[in-house]
Parts: sequence; C-alpha cells; structure tokens
Amino acid sequence: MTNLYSTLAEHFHSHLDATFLRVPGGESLTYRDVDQRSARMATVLRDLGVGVGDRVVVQIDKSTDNVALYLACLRTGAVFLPLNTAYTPGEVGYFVDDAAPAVVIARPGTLDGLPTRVVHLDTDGTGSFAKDADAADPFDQVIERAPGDVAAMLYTSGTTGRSKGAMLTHANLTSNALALHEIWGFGPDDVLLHTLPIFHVHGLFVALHCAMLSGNEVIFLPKFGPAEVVEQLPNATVMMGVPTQYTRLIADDRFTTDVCASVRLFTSGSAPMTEAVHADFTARTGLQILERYGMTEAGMITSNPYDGERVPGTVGFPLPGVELRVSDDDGAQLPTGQTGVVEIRSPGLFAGYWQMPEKTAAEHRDGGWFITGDVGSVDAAGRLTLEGRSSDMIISGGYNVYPKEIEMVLDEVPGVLETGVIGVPHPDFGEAVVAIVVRDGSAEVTDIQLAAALDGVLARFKHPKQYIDASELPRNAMSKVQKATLRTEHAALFTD
Ligand code: MLC
Ligand code: AMP
Repeated sequence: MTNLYSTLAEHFHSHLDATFLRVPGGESLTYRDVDQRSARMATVLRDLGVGVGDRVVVQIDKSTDNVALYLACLRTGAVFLPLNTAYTPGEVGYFVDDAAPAVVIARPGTLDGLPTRVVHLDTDGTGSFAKDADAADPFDQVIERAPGDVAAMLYTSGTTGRSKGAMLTHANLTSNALALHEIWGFGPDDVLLHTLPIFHVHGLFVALHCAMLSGNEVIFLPKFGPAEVVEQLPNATVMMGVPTQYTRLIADDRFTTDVCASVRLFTSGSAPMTEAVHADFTARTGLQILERYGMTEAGMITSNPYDGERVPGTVGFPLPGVELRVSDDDGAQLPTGQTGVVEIRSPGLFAGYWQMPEKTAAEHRDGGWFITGDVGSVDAAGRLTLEGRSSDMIISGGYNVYPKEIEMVLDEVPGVLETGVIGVPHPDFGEAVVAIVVRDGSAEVTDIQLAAALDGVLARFKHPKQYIDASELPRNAMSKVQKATLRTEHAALFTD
C-alpha cells in the first residue's frame, strides 16, 4: 500500500458514486468517473513510453482532467511535475532541460518550440492527450512503489534564483495527507471549496488529499474570485486559502456571517497572515481562521489546533511526527523563546533536490535536520511564531519570487548600472515586488523599458509593481547589497 494512489483509493473506494469534482456551472464528476479517467490516462502515458520514475512535466490550466492526470501519474509510478501556468516558455525550458521529462503535457498551442516531446491537454477536453484518453482502455492497476520512491517533483528556488526540483516521495505525501486529514477533523459530510491553483503543494496536496481521504465533494473553482467564493461558500464546510484571498473576501461586502454559516473550517497558509487580517475576518464572520505553516520541501509542518486556542500571528504546533527546533546559524539549538532558524525532521521531508546532492546536503544538518530558512521562535507551550526569512525571498500573494532572477534581467538593460529587488508590505499581496534602480547615464531608460525587458522572460507575477530610482545601493563592508536597509527605507510605499 505504499503507492499514494492506493492509500487515497482505499479511502475513497466506498464513495465511488459520490460527487468528487464539481465545477460550478460546468461538469460534475464522481469518484468513479475520475478514477476511470485516470486509468485511461495511465494507458496513454504508458503508450507514450512513460516508465516508472520518469518525470511528466505538466503546464495546463486547472481542470478535472488535470486532477485525473495527477492520479494517472501516481498509478503508473511516474513522477508528476506541475508548473505554474504563468511561467513563460523560457522559464519552462529551464525546468524541462533540468528534469529531462519523458513527456511535457501542455495547453494546445503552447510550448511547441521545446526540444522535447510535447502533447496537448486543454480544459475543455480537447488536445491529443485528452482525445487519446477518451479512446484508451483503462489501465486498472496501481504500480507498487517503495516508500522512498518519488511521486512528485516541485521546483523551488534558492537564494541564487536557480530552481531546484524537490523530490517528494509516496511516503512523504501519504504521511502528510493522513496527518492533516486527522488533525483537521475531516469526515464524510465535508465539502471542500477549492480556490487554489493545483501546481503547488497547497492546492494540489493539502487540499485535494484531505478531501479524497474521506470521499468528499470538492467545489472546484477554476480560479479564485470573491464573487464565486461568496456564491459557493453556503454549500461548503471547509475552505483553504492564502492570505491575499482572505483579504479580498473581507473587502467584499457580500462576504458575511450568513454566507459562512455552513463552514466549519477556514485555513490559511503559504504566506504570513497579519493579526489585523485575522481580526477583521473574525469581526466579519464570527469565525477564526486556522493558520498553518508549510513548505514545498516538507509539506505541512505546523498547524494551529482545530480544537483549542488558535493564536493569530503564530503558526501553531508541529504536526504529528514532525520534530521542530530553533537554532543559531551554526546549528546549535537555542533555548525556548529565542529567535533563530527553524529546523525540522519530519516524515514529510523530501528526499532531496533532483540531481543536486551538494545543495541537498547544504540545507541539512547532521542528524537529518532540514534548515527551512524561516526565522522564528517557539514558546514554552510549543507554539511556533515566524518572524521572517533568512533569505531575501519575497512571498507575493502566496507565490515565491527570487530577487536575483529579476535583477539578472534588469541589470542587462542598457543604461542600468545595477538593481536591487526587494519585497515590501502590500495590502493585497502581503509583499509586493519592487525594484530599486541605479542608472549609469549611458542611455535613457524608462520604467516602461524596464518592464518590457521582463515581458515574456519572467512570469508576470514576478514583475516589479514599482520601480524606484536611486543613486546607489546601500552596501556593507563586504560590498554586499543591504536588502534589509532597502526594505526599511521603502516599507511604507504601498501602506501609507
Ligand atoms: C497574480 N498576479 C500577481 C499574483 N497573482 N502579482 C503578484 N503576486 C501574485 N501572487 C498578477 C498577475 O501577474 C496579473 O498581472 C494580475 O495579477 C492578474 O492575474 P490573475 O491571475 O487574474 O491574478 P489573481 O487571480 O488575482 O491572483 C491572485 C491570487 C493568486 C492570490 C488568487 O496569486 C493565487 O492563487 N495565489 C496562491 C498561490 C499558491 O497557491 N501558493 C501556494 C504555494 S505552496 P498583470 O500585470 O499581468 O495584469 C506553499 C507551501 C504552503 O507556499 O505552506 O502552502
Ligand atoms: P514554498 O517554497 O512555495 O513552499 O513556500 C514555503 C514558504 O512559505 C515557507 O518557507 C514560509 O516562508 C512561507 N509560509 C508558508 N506558510 C506560512 C505561514 N503560515 N506564515 C508565514 N509564512 C509561511
């Protein structure tokens, strides 16, 4: 039973005729429908020569077929590798080059220039992959996998901006799913309102696995929108979101206590939620958001309690099986209450970065402790409070953005001497990307030209929301740009 698919199927098997994925105003599929669709897709994958352990790169819109494809990969023992739909062909090219997938599954008309096999799958059931699945006989088996075999690979960047493929095993995903399902009290009557993208841990694993483990209906919104959420919440018992989604809901007058009457659990994560948003949410709904903390390499790490006091501004207690400590920069454990780097050991902890053993080693300490890069403290009761990150990574609306990647493009623009990209507080995105630009006077360069340099190169959510002129960047004695100084200087840019 070590293939994650078998564990999920064992749980949803008694609900085969129940609704699984319901797209408002669109299709409604039972667990049997999705199970069979995944079996047919598994045949197509095998016919394409996708073998056990082969990577399958997927950049398609959120759809029921996208979920079936994920399950098909699990069934066949292939490695599911989803990519943000906002990534440009150039960005996808890097991942494809690095991961060497057996096949890339893309929206029709996209990625055709890649030097690898690309097949198509669209949300409306068109595309060669979808057509082949319609005609295929089901592959009704589930390939047996060992606990340490890789089920999925999700790219995540380091401070250098070079993305690394985090290898998540069947055991990683299974243990995290079972723990969350248990501690968040999922039961047969739950209905999950699904508003997140399914190319990240949050929407793909946390949300879908919890629902599948009790055969729940999932109201599957193709895209988050306050109006759609307000319309569907009365049919739901659980919603999982990122802080930006909750901020936008609070800003909408239609979001009321009545709309939330059937909801037993709202969770938030992927980015910090301010105490003000927690308070506004409670004032509006009478309910308290349960905030939890996770990351791609480890799945979910801590959670505020389902039963028991939820403390805004903290991310709660380690999940069952997770060991957590706070250390100094040399890895020495700090006493309770002191602030340092959060390190963890967990059954959810990834198997390493794809083909980067030295990077994997660099982010671990002796004894298997993984250095999360998050900075925080644990109180006497064992609650974790996150206070920042040790890297300059920006989290904008739940998406990670790596300054270096943007600086490398902007620094090449004629007339630019250098740039410093930072994240500053933003009322909607939590943090917004801002570029501080030092010009060298050799050529006139406008903000429009700077923005144009990024167009088609980097996904638009990474583009700076504002460019700021500076005569120089602050540096320390080692010549390193002082990002913290820049962040302080521009902290009020969007919040004054
Ligand atoms: C969209 N845009 C963003 C953005 N999302 N800009 C900055 N930050 C973001 N997060 C920009 C687009 O580039 C576009 O700009 C414009 O906004 C409209 O695009 P859209 O696609 O219509 O955006 P919208 O639907 O409003 O998206 C906002 C959002 C989305 C909050 C719904 O960003 C989102 O779904 N975030 C969730 C991310 C997530 O699932 N993270 C989990 C990571 S897992 P332009 O210029 O083109 O008009 C993880 C582990 C854990 O972190 O703990 O869970
Ligand atoms: P990712 O690499 O996309 O999985 O993002 C993981 C990072 O998101 C973590 O390392 C944290 O910095 C951040 N994160 C996730 N959940 C929370 C939370 N509840 N509060 C603050 N930061 C969070």
